[in-house]
Amino acid sequence: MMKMKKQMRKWTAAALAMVLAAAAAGCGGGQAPSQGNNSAAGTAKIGVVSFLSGGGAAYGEAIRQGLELARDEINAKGKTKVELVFEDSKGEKNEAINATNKLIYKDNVLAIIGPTLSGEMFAAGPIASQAGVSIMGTSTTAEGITDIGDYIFRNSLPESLALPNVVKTAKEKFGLKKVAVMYSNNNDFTVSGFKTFEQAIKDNGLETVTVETFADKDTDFSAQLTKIAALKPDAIIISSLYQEAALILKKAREIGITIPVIGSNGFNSPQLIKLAGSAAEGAVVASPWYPGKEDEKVKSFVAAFKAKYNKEPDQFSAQAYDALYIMAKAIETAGTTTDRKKLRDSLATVKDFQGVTGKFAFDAKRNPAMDVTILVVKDGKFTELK
Ligand code: 1QQ
Repeated sequence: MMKMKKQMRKWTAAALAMVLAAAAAGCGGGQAPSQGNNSAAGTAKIGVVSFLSGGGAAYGEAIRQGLELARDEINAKGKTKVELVFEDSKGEKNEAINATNKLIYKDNVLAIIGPTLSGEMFAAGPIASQAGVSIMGTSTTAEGITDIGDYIFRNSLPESLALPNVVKTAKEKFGLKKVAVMYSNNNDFTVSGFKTFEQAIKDNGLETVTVETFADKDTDFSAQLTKIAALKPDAIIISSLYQEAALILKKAREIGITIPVIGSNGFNSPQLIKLAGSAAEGAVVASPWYPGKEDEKVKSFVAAFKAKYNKEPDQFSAQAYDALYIMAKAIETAGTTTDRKKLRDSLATVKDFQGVTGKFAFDAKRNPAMDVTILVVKDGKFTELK
């Protein structure tokens, strides 16, 4: 209760600041200025809302690294110059809202990249949309993200494309008939993923022996897993972020569950492997990214990333890297670093973009059309499931 009150007070203050900022910019009625600010002549200022601290910070850190590498390359060689302004949302809806308001009304950014979680986008997206500021998720995969408004974009592979694919492939590969399902029930992304998995399970003629729920930040999964073990399914399908997923995997292997585990987009961080150790072996996921791809663009990205950060890029870095190039391309086509509407319209027409995650285009609803690869954790790394 106390927390809610405090958050509401903070939010009211943010709303007030927003109105004042809009008034100061000469646009009454709480309207956002339609112009972003040049940070330096000809430089586009792009805000970034990312999960940079807390339990899912490995997602946001990976995104930050991908963006910074792209920024440096774009600024070194391109006609377009970009400046990034980072805000940490801590994976919290309220923080994502505050960060988005700050970037729009204080920093006057041209557009925003982020936030990291679908739940944060459901909270912050409407603010950007109403202000006429494009906001582009690089990792938001839940159903309904771009329905928030015309200014909402994403280059992250929606779960509605990824999950049916991974379920079908796993069914064929492992001869699945019966599955158990687990998901976190207090997170927009994991709830959406559960529904998508449920449909895919049905469509593939699989039987669900049980659906077990938990909440983000839970640490004890023994009750659910003991029940699942007794029901003897052929696989466990999990919709969660990496922290909970790692603990589930560890516990499952500890109590002797050896069947395949199929995960949602939350599994795509190497942090899952770091936390779960050998218990992550055999986990199966769908991703648009695979660092071992025989592709010149992928190879030079992996090399540049390794040179800068001394490690391989993950899916989250790769999608963020592509996102900034997509943004830069749209800025160049629009011929402006300040006109938010022009930028939005230019972004919406991005087609035939070749990124490190493959061939990319926005569809009519500003969702990406892209290819999926099915990966499995083998010897501590994501490798193609063959
Ligand atoms: C979402 C996700 C998460 C795994 C991003 C980190 O896919 O929230 O949509």
